[in-house]
Amino acid sequence: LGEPGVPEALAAAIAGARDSGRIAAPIVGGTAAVGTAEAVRNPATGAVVGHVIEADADTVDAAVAAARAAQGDWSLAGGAFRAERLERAADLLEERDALFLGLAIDEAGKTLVDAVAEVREAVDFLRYYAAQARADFTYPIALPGPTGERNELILEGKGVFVAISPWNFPLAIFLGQVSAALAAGNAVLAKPAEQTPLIAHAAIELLLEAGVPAEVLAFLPGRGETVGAALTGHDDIIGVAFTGSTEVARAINRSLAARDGPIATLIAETGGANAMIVDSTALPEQVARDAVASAFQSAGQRCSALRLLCVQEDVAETMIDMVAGAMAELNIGDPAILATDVGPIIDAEAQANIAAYIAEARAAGRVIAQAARTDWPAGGTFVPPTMIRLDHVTDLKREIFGPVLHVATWKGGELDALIDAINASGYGLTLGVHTRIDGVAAHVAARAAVGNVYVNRNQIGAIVGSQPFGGRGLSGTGPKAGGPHYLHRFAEEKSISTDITAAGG
Ligand code: TXE
Repeated sequence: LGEPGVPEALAAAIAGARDSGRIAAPIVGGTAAVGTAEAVRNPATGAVVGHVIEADADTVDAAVAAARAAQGDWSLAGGAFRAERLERAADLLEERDALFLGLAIDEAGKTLVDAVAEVREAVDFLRYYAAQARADFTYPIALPGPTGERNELILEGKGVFVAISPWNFPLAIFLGQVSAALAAGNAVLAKPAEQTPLIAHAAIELLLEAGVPAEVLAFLPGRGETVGAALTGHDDIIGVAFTGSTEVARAINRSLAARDGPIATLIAETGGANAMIVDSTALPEQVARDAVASAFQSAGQRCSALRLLCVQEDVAETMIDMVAGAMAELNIGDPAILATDVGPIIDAEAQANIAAYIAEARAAGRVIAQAARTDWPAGGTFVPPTMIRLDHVTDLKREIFGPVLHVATWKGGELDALIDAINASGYGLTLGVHTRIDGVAAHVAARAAVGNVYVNRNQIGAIVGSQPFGGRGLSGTGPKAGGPHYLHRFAEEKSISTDITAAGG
């Protein structure tokens, strides 16, 4: 993107790949199901970008039955066989990046920069899980034991896995969950978020084209209360990989527990109430840059996004002024334009909720800064980045999934009380710390009850393989996506012990 002319070439490729005729119909056994098509809209403009057909109960049942019948062979085929197909899908995704960039922008309201990162992450997930399948799921793992005995551990797919994903990473999280479950040898029933079925549909087509057998991968778009609930309540599934809200993770837990089927695995990645601790030695420019990027990139619609800036009292005025200054530079508007920093909120309902929250804070005299460079298209659902003052860290009661940054101050000498108060929220996703004292950073990192700590840097983002991502407590179950242990949660272990003395071995 840095080279002259490249954005124009990319913009042309994206425009050429736009395809408003796409219908995200359910796919079972490689065949598209029919039904009533509903419009999918661009959150920046309200324009129709394609259509979706919700999977009905019969389609869900047929998908589960087909998956169940085919899963054993897929698992027995081995990790290398599955890895080849996932790697081929990664190649295809790179070749067709313009289509996916266009869909991420048009359907999810991603800025071009966010869309590029999203496609990159999806490719990385495919390659990372493929490599792990090859390494851990191809040959038995040799275990120690007495002479005359061979001990081995085999990893196998568990069965039929459901993948339920959110709209905010409609490609990377969707493909990440689906490819992990497939890599480990499961059959997968994939349900994308209601708002973003088109990009998910394109991703499934890609996996099928790459040679993933049609029987082990079904695409089941639809609402959470209908399709999602039918899947998680089905007796014949063995696990659910879910990313979304804490509330829905709880509902899925209840639904799994109420079944007569086998004890199911739930791998959940949920929301956060992420704080950044800033002490009086921190560099104000760095704090402003990182806080604004962390809080407002993707319009704050990231589970990792900074929600609560905790500034040491004696530097609070300077820091807050710097952050407000950086907020004033943000361009809010059409994500299809390269200069845009902050795109739309995903839909009108979410926009109304965030706007009402800000209005309440304004009435209470707590809004201390709001971005003003707003030039958004009519028909779009936008909210300007806003900074809200809190009296206490504990006043942030829930996740506000949008461009809202809260600020609270703390007194020197009360660092441990601050960390305790942040931990007490029960969420445990990301925590940032800005300080020039290494001991303070290490102290905060050791005591923080979170999954991801970021020191003196932008506190969003997770790089597959080097920053495995995921939280604890109200933020999820672990293990971390893009980390060395993730795939193993999707697998059964079988140990085989053989007497090799009789064979003369
Ligand atoms: O979530 P929802 P959204 C979190 C983020 C925020 C949420 C936003 O913090 O809280 O995701 O995504 C389906 N049975 N993360 O609004 O509403 C629904 O159809 C079965 C965390 O999409 O929970 C959709 O497909 N399924 C994160 C999915 O659940 C149901 C990264 C999520 O919907 C259902 C990104 C039901 N009863 C976002 N009800 C991380 N920690 O990694 C709904 N669904």
